[in-house]
Amino acid sequence: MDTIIGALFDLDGVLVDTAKYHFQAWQRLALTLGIDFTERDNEALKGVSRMRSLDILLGPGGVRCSESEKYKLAEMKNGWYVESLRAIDSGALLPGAVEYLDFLRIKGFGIALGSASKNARFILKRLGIEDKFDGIIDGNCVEKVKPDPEVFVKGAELLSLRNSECMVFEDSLAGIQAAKNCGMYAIAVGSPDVLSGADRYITSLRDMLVD
Ligand code: B16
Ligand code: MG
Repeated sequence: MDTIIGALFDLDGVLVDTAKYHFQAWQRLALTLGIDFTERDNEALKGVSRMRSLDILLGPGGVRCSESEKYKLAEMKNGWYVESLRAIDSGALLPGAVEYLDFLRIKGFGIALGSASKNARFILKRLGIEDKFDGIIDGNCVEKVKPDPEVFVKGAELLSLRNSECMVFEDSLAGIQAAKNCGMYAIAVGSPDVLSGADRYITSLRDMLVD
């Protein structure tokens, strides 16, 4: 087994919690379409791309929309979401995030972001942690969505590392599957009941600092 010298981080749910802003924006959209959408329904959207999230919200037999109408709806949701992101700052970082990134830097690890979000760079700027990454792979850089491993494979390439030299931090099942689909060590931020198949489980990045 290769020594792990690279770390790939999902963003939402691992470094920052913007899920409530995604929820508020999706709920607002649902309301305008007359769809009932609860916080529980929102769980299925975590880690999922914007357009796929919209398909889930519209439902299999739900509102019928053309592709261009769907695009407009997704744009509308994103506008509300981005508006609420303007209020976030470093206070929105999850426990241990900055400390662990700094720890890895001191240890000489390669560090990259592997997020489905097209707003990742904007969020990193708002949090003031953009300079802590050697590379950023986000929703603008990939064609395939998790569980396809593209986002993490590209992250490893950016760090000039083999997949087996990288560990992935993820809070979604699709993300864990993506990491395992390309032979990476997967660390789940969450519970084994929801995130099966990971190599290790933590409750937050703070757990990584007490080993
Ligand atoms: P955007 P992650 C994901 O971020 C979110 O978890 C998911 O809820 C969202 O739909 C997706 O990004 C796309 O985000 O609309 O900003 O492009 O967990 O992969 O960091
Ligand atoms: Mg996530």
